[in-house]
Amino acid sequence: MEEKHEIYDLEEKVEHSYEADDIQVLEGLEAVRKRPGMYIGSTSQRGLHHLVWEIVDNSIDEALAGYADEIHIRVDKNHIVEVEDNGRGMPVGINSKSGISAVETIFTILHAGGKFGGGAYKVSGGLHGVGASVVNALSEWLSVSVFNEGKEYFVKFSHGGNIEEPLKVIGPCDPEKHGSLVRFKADPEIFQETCEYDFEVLNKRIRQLAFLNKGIHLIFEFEPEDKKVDYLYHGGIKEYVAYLNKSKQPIHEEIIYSEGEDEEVLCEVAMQYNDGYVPSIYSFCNNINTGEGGTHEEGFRLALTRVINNYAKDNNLIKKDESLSGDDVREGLTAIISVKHPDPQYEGQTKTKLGNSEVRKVVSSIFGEQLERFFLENPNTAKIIVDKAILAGKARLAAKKARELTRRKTALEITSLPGKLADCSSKDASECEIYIVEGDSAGGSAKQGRNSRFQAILPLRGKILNVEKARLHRIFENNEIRSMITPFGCGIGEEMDISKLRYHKIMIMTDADVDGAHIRTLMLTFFYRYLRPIIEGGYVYIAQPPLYKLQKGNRIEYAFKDEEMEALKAEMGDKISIQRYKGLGEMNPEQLWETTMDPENRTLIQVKIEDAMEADQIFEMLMGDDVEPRKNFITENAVYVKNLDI
Ligand code: TSJ
Repeated sequence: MEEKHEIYDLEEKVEHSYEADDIQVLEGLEAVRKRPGMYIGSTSQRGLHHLVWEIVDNSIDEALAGYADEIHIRVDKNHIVEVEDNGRGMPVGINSKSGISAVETIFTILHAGGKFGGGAYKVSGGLHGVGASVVNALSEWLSVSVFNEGKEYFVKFSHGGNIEEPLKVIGPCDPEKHGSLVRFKADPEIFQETCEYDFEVLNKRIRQLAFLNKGIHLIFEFEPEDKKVDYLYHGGIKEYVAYLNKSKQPIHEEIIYSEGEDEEVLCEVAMQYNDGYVPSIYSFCNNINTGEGGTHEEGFRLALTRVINNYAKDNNLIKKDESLSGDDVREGLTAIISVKHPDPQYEGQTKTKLGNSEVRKVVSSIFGEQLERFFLENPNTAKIIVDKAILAGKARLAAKKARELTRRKTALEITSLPGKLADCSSKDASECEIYIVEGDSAGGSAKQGRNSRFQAILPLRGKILNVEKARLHRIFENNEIRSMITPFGCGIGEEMDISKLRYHKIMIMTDADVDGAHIRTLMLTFFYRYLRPIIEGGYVYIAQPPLYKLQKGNRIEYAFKDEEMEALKAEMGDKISIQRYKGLGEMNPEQLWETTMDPENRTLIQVKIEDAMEADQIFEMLMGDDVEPRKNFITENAVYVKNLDI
């Protein structure tokens, strides 16, 4: 303060000397006009509103310094904005070195705005605070009136900061009146999108500023819509919490409030629990919402958890070895944490995370001590709060258990085997086989025909999936597919343990038609994606049911390929009957055993990793959005499908 008095001697009026300084000034403001986005974020309506906040913040500073308690904000029909406070009035003295008045400096020197802020906690020059000169630079015109010691001073700038009317006394005023008044009209050349202000946007922030700065009377007039509102909250953030809990059901009457100052940091916390479950905790530094939290919020959380746990233990509400988690103590909590810091450091993606490390313990100790005292003085409320946290803890534990149960189910760790599995009696995995059979009827034949000592049958009902529509991730959601995992016994994905595999032969047995090929592709894809070690280990096979049955008298032969059938037909001569199997279901249990399942007779195709890889690609193609390649695949591979020739 003393320093400023030295520079701005109000009595010593020096002649204005623009010229050299002038050029510099205009170059500075010209930079703002060239790249407005750099200074106010954008030239959209959001940027336009920014101008208002740049000015209002200065009046808030004056109020926080203790010299003003009333701020008028007015938007008129011609989009002219007017901000007036009842503070000391901007300094009008001439700087002896530059020869320019302080008020002119504020509006013409880039970044000078913040330096002229009043109190210890300047909200201007904070996160976005670029100063009044930026507003001047982006205005068609801007005027300033200062009321002090019975005089009204006036200065006007136009078109990006050119002095139109130099600072002068334009008349007397009420000797009791003091303060600053700024009027400006945003430049439509800059704000090409719109120069119209939005009542709701301005109103919301003005109300928030009133909540965050107790005792400041904010009067907002919005002439385009004939609206006038005014806000004055003596309780500040206490009333903010009440407002936020308005449509909720608080579980205790009094709003807990704490306030203090340490290491030049002003700290305020207000909180109240409601009967809901989600926390609504908002933090601010210098009136800026720190959406990403930061050290003030950390300090608050630490103290809240510590104090509630200590109180609960001291009063035997929980056991000594139990503790309530941070989540437990925040359930249904509405809280505002507001700090004012002389030199805030913002971090994070959106620069809305307070970084100053000393703030953590300042908030934690100020709030912690006062919350502790509140609990001692209000044991009934303390009990209500601790009980809620205990309940939250119990619910969380129950939810966790339920989640684990369902998670285990979806992670396919269920221990009970699916009902339709006909398991084998042997427990020696190296000799055990599992047949995954398409369709219930084929499943029935396989169950009857098998050797139940080492052969297990798992029928898959119908089409496993509507393959035309299913996407890869949906394989996992499919019950039929999932029902394979439990019998396998080895888990899935990252949790897979191949040594626990219960069958060393996994047989895919599907019909020799397009559907069968689809299902096979699907299963191989699933194995490839989620159970790759069973393929790499050579445990997966394709069962080869015959395509034809040739009979002449008592002689029965099976053919697995067309060529085989032709050869047999030639060899067996006339009067033979040839049956073409359309599906596994057409075979009786004995035939299925003989041709496809009997280790002595059957032909197996071991699936190699490349096969599965190919299946994966085929699958992607079949499931993809491109209709053309799918069509082509089906026509081109008609033979492949028919012959089961993988
Ligand atoms: F920044 C601004 F120009 F945009 C602006 C500043 C706009 C408005 C509407 C108000 C203000 C403002 C500035 N209100 N009050 C003040 N106070 C001072 O600039 C001030 C006055 C006296 C002293 C002193 O030490 O005597 C110091 C300051 C910073």
